[in-house]
Amino acid sequence: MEQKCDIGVLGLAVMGQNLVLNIEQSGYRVAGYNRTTSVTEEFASKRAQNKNFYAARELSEFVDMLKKPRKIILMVKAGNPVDLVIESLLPLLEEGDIIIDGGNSFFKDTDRRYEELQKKGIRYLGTGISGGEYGALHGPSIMPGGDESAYRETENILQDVAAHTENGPCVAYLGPRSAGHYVKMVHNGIEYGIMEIISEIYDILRKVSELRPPEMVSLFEEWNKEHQAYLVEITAEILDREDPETKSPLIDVILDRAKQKGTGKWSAREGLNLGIPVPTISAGVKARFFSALKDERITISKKMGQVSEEVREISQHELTELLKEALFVGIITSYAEGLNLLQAASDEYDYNLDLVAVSRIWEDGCIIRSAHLEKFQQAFNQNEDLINIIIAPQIKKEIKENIGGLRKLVSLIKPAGVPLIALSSALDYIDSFSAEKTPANMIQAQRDYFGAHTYERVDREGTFHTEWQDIHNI
Ligand code: NBP
Repeated sequence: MEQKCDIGVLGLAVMGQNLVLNIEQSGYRVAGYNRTTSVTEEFASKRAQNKNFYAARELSEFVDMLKKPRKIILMVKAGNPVDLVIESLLPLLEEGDIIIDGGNSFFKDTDRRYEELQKKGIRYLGTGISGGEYGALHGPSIMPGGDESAYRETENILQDVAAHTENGPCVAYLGPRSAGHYVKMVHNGIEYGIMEIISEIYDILRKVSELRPPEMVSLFEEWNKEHQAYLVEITAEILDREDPETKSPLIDVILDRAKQKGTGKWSAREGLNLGIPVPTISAGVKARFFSALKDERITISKKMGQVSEEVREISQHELTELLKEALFVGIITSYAEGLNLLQAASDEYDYNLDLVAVSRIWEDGCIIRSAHLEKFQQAFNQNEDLINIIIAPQIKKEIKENIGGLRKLVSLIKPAGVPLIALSSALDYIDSFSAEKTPANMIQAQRDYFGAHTYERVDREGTFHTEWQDIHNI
């Protein structure tokens, strides 16, 4: 081979193939390797034919094709395959070479791999890539973290490949070790929250308004003028799609059993670990758990019957207005929870995250892109100590304008027996943070009563205990 390749992609499934084509399209020579050679052969002879793509059949051949220091993007299944691939690459690499893990690796695995590779002189970048198949091909949002010198040496390629907005390419160095994969995990958590909020609104439209999917399309299109959100946009398209076999709306023939790969659950778990409430994100995860228990739901629904009451009469026009406002608060709350979790994680793990940069690189290319991201950048730019975006002046104003709609919607719909796990969680999020007084004084009293755990007082410093019962006389 006369000229070596600028970069190599290891793993040529959906994401790897599209990323190869995107990198090549950006003017780079790309090498590719896949464990199953037939996949490589097919890709090389079809989609990558006549491109600056060089297919390797052996791992050593792949490594040998690359300019030094070598830059290798792993696009293999997250988990053990990443460890196996690194193990087989290590004897072939030299000090200073760069491995970029572009999959959805769990951030603690990234920390471990970063440390192990650092000892061997290999530079590691744990890099979240969002945007699915389309994003990988046309410009994803890229969230790298880890070895900063490795980032600087790959920055040009990543910038050329990423989505672009007026504010620049949707990629930025986010911080040390697992910062990139952590941000990607939270991105996916926010995605879970927004998806569930939208799904519950769809559920109300079909069960309470009794609209058919095509009748909902214009509503989501109209609402999306404000959000410019990818997830709302695709919802309108989904509702409009007909099943070619049955000629009924495709959404009506899709089984209500949602799958998940783990990133939402990790985000919810991280909320618990760090003591940061993420109820809307957690609701997104819980709703998928309920959905997965389809057999149980069928049995219980048959035994319980319809546990609902008449919904108060409301015009479709009035309900539409409430749904619009509820959608707004639900979406903003999902972002607020995720960004708040990132703030806490930045302190806990010393990531030193710049939330202006995070909001900027989510502006395009990724699944949670929307017009709101620009407002978040302004909010963090105006006040770098902002404790939560819900109190940034512009966002606070918008929440106040819309929260009444969410509140009315929840109280109106609850009698119908329609689960509103995420919508009611979003409302609780705003209400709990806006409550100067919570009933936790009762919790403290109970804890002190049964366990002598002590409590603090409102009128003076210190810890106190009350002898609630005279145990000697019991
Ligand atoms: P998959 O996650 O489906 O993984 C398939 C790839 O992993 C194939 O190339 C497969 O090779 C390879 N692989 C496996 Br499985 N075990 C291996 C091993 N032991 N050694 C070497 N290679 C191995 O692919 P994907 O959907 O393209 O996603 C790639 C990464 O990007 C994942 O981490 C995913 O979570 C993440 N991601 C995916 C999306 C999406 O929309 N799909 C979006 C964002 C991020 P084989 O052909 O030999 O089996």
